[in-house]
Amino acid sequence: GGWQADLAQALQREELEVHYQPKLHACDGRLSGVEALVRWHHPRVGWVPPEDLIAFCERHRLIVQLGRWVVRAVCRQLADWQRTEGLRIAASINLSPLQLDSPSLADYFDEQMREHGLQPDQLSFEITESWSLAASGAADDFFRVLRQRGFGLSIDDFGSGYSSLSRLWRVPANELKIDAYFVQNVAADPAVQIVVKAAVDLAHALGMRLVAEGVETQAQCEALVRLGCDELQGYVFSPALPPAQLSLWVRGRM
Ligand code: G
Ligand code: G
Ligand code: MN
Ligand code: NA
Repeated sequence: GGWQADLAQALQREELEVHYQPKLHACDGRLSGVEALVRWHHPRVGWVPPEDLIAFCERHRLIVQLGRWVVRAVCRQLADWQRTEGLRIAASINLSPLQLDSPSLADYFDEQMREHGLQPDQLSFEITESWSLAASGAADDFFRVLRQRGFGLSIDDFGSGYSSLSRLWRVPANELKIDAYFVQNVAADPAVQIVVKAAVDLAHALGMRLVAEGVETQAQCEALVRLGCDELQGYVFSPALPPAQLSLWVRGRM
């Protein structure tokens, strides 16, 4: 504790950072994109646990402001990688359901993309399974607008909540991220392999890519590739990195 009282001011002064975790194509290990993850180094407390930071923002109505700042910071970074390093990178950004209280959110995304000279296929948004599947008409409209404007939409933490398969096909997502729980157990547990294979088939039947996150070992990689996962993300490749380290990592693999 001790950082909460300083957050509003830190947001205003743009003292937060965004780190980027690589996501790879399973077939050849090429970079498919990066997940943007917010980080805050408090001058006295040190690194603030991201879950606590997000939960605090949600409780104290700071999440709309944080969310807008993250989008702007990510757009600025993508433009910078493109302009100064010739790297065209796609990023995904996590969204909280409470950000929907802000009616002009999709317009803000458009505006930021235009301002930074980016194409909408360079940005996608991750929504959690429980949110996407319990969603309201307003959320459905928002998801549709995002896709119509060319942004990606990803269902995060799939398999961790109470999902209704009868609703899944209505969410216009192009990506399904299976929860790290399955990934952790996929190498050793045949029942988990059956579930992962079913998730792959479901994703593909609905026209989505299946991404496995939280991949930590080579044995998990091999099992996931064999089961048909399209993309992989996890500590076995890299944790989330500050921007300069991310571009070094990308160059090191080119
Ligand atoms: O890297 P990890 O510890 O960063 O993330 C912790 C949690 O915080 C995850 O559930 C992740 O989705 C969430 N998170 C990280 N960055 C953001 C963000 O910019 N916005 C929202 N809404 N959630 C985020
Ligand atoms: O909720 P969401 O899936 O957005 O959160 C992603 C979280 O998982 C972040 O906190 C991120 O730092 C973390 N993460 C990323 N790769 C790994 C990994 O290989 N193992 C573990 N345990 N966590 C990971
Ligand atoms: Mn995520
Ligand atoms: Na996730």
